[in-house]
Amino acid sequence: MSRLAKAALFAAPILAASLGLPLAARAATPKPVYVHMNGANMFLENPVAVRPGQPVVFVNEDTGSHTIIGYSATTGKTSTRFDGAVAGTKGPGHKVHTYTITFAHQGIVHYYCSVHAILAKEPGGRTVAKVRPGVHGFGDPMAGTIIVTTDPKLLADNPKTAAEKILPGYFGG
Ligand SMILES: [Cu+2]
Repeated sequence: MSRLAKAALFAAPILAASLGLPLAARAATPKPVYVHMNGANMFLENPVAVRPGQPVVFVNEDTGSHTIIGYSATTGKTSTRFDGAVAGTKGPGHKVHTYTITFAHQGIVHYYCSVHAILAKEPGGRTVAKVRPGVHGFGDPMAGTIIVTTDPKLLADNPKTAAEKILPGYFGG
């Protein structure tokens, strides 16, 4: 399991460790981290880590439309600020639509696509994303996690594809 996947599962220690740290010196406009929608009704890079203020750019390389909506696992409420939508593309060489967001504070952010997933409350009270009934083909719900952190190990653990805006092999229906 990657560091990021572990961090996403065990959020509490990271948050605790981040308390009381001085603000890291800010680099001038850090390069974005890209998350791609690639034809499989999923977010290809998941989870990803970003610094506070570093843009996360969602790139839709799919022919279909998607939404990207933040939600609280604790309350189940969706975010009014983290609330994106991206139209599909006709394929390679055509315009791709993107949605960009930044986060000011360290923590764990959950999001989902309301076209291809639903939010459901688990017996313990935690809200999770689940596959929307009737959406065909794929086992995992279309949802993801962003870790906002200054931990250099987590920041270095992003998938390689998260550094590229367009992934040539990933246009699809
Ligand atoms: Cu979707």
